[in-house]
Amino acid sequence: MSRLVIVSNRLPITIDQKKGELFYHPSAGGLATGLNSLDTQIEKIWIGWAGKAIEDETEQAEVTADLGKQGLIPLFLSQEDISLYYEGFSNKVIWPHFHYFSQYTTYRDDYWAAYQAVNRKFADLVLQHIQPDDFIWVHDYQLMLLPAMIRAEQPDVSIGFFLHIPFPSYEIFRILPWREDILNGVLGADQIGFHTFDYMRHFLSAVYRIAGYEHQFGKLPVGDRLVNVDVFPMGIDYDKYAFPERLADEEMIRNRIERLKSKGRKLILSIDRLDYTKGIPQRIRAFEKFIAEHQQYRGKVTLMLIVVPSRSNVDQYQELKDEVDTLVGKINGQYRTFGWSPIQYYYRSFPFGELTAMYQAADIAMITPLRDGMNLVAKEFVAGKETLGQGVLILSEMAGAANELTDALIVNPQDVNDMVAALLYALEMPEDEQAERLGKMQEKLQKYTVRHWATTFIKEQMQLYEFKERKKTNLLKKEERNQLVDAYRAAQKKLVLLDYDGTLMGFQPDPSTVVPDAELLELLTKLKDEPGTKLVVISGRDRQTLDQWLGHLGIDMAAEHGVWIKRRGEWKVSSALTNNWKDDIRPVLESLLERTPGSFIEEKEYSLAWHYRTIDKDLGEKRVREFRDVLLYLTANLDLQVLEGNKVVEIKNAGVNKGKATMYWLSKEEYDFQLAIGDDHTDEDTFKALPPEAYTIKVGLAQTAARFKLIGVGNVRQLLRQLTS
Ligand code: GDG
Repeated sequence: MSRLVIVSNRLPITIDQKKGELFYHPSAGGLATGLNSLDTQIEKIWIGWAGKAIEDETEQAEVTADLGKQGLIPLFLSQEDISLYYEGFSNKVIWPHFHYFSQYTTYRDDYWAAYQAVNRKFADLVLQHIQPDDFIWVHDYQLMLLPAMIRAEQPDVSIGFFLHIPFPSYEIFRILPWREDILNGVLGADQIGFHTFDYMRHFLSAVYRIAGYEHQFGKLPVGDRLVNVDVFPMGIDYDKYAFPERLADEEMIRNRIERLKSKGRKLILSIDRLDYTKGIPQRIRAFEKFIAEHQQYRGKVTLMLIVVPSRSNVDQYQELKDEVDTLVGKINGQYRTFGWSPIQYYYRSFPFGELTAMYQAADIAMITPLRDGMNLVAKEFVAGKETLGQGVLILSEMAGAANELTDALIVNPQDVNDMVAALLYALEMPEDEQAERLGKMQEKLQKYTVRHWATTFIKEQMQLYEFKERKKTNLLKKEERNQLVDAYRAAQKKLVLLDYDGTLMGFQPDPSTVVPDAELLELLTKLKDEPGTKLVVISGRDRQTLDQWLGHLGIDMAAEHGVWIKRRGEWKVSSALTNNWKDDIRPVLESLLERTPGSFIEEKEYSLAWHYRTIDKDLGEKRVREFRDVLLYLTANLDLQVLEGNKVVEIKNAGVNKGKATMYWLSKEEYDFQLAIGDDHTDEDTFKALPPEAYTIKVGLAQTAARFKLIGVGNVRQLLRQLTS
């Protein structure tokens, strides 16, 4: 039976020690709630740090035994691990950097070493406990190397990863010296989830630019695997906040609400952990400006400022605390009157009952982080208004939640005037507008709960595992591969047509460096020596390069997409071709080049090509679009064709293509088995020229005339190896 194995930095408990005895308190965070509400059919285990440095081995054994009964498996970290991996790399590198506070990013190798080592510890513990058919779900920024570490030892196990914080734009991400390792770590997962599409888009862009993997509709071919990248916005346990009296003392909640409302003032609520990402000083300043500018509200509004202590070992958090204290002191000092303090400031956390009483009592919640992955407080406040139906949410556009809570008053947290205007608008909003806005948001939150979030993530991960995706994209399945190999073995005369770049070899920024490696040469040698096999490499490259790299194998080849044909050791031009048109076309490509530094022109005997592999893909595609019409116009009367390949545009004689080259070999001999493999547009002609029963295989996931697909070069080589073994 498969199980769900959750891995997160912290286990959902806190451990207390009183008089030598251990006490365990469950901590009901969003994640724990979501997972608890998941289908009970599947067994769940949870692996994470116990939250406390326990060094004594007997005590560790005791904790492990106690927690094991609840399906929790603790990892023990030393004080040093905690300070370098958790407070160090996690909270002084990734946290600030991913929230666009790169001025706080600390570049220290010892933090990085500890991050790697602790991720390794997690991996070892996970590997001790998992079975091959388990579903593993790794959480958050503390464990970004873990998916690849698990994958290395358990290549077929299903791994999901969810990032709870933003993924920054490539321009920010690229600054990190450890960027590539971090990406490759996460890419060990089969499914990678984010709160919003923006984070997903930033991630895919970083993956493309740094690791070179290009996605199609969120599916990333990584080596021989297909990784699913998707958006899963996290919700809340709606009923918990809508009907808190079901969980907490109802009378206490009622008393608390009455007390909060007793002064008859409008209450503006602000709740966050003490964190520079939350925009607390900016919010206080906006409130100050509001009471300075709108005297009529003095004595009539109160800002309830709840700041929950957090990460007090990190310098910036202490500085922030001082800043908040000073600001509050200054404003209260300046505006306080007899019986009114503008800001009621609490630096502590509150039990659930009191928290929900505040949600209910507040007229306005002002939640204006400078950056926030999602922000659950905003959602909880809206749910908390279920019964009363009155209240206004002012929400930062920089919070992930702003994508869903579009009926809030959305503000830019750095724009103090925008925030002041929103406060005024909120205070004066008619009740029916309040109810309408809340109603719309509540409807969404009720539907997209944390349970929905966890279920969707896991369901999608399970579907991936069931190879549904493979069926959809006609990836060559194992049985089909075996059939192909059997057919090959059974046949007498076999034609094997292989494209070179993107099929036998991966792409490089500089095409001249894609020299065949020893493994490939050995594979091709074996294949050509297989009895009854005619092996042909059919490429867009010029014949000199092909000869230099593969000539010694003595195989047949087609160069320049079939302009040149090499059979029985001799090159021939396929038909009467001209190249006097080059002088007309070259200037167009030269002006393309001038407009696009970094691209380059390749001149072959009978064709001209413009390559944009080394520049930004979007820019290259824009240029192609701009120049396509000019080229088509110029080539129309010249009996030429414009071919768009993988990051290259090629102009050559019409009527020459890989399909024609394929026909050439088909006309020379009869074959009872045909196999063709290729990765780009130009290989489509090969596929189309072959009879329908031929084995045609496209490398990559794009639309194709081929019968099957393979993800990458690795799979192609695996297939060829099977043919020759
Ligand atoms: C990270 C991301 C993302 C707060 N004060 C009290 C209290 N809380 C509870 C709230 C809420 C939770 O803490 C805070 O969650 P947030 O989402 O607002 O923020 P982070 O802690 O920064 O969480 C964030 C989240 O992960 C999930 O993916 O949304 O963007 O930064 O549930 O209710 N609970 C109690 N007393 C308090 O004083 N009992």
